[in-house]
Amino acid sequence: MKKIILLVSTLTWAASIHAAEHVIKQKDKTFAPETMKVKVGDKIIFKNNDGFAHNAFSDNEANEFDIGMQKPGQDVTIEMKKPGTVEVECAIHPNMHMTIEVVE
Ligand SMILES: [Cu+2]
Repeated sequence: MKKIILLVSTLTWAASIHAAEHVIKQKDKTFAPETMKVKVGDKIIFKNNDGFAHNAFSDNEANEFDIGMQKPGQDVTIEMKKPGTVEVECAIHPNMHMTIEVVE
């Protein structure tokens, strides 16, 4: 079922801007998945599934961003604009860490 939904949403995106969406969950003070490979132009959706605030940021030159204070249940979407390795951390929970590989 999940695959069908993913396929439909991917086709919808492909028809318009050729970009895909990828979900990263924040649950139990952990980013899931811990690693992800995406293409330039793809969108990343951070979903806070915990009952408290999170954050996600990267100071890597390839795709620098900071989503700020992310409330419980809130989704935040960002775009990967350049190729490279993006190390993502949470400013509130220093143990939260994951990596996104962005390719052309
Ligand atoms: Cu956090």
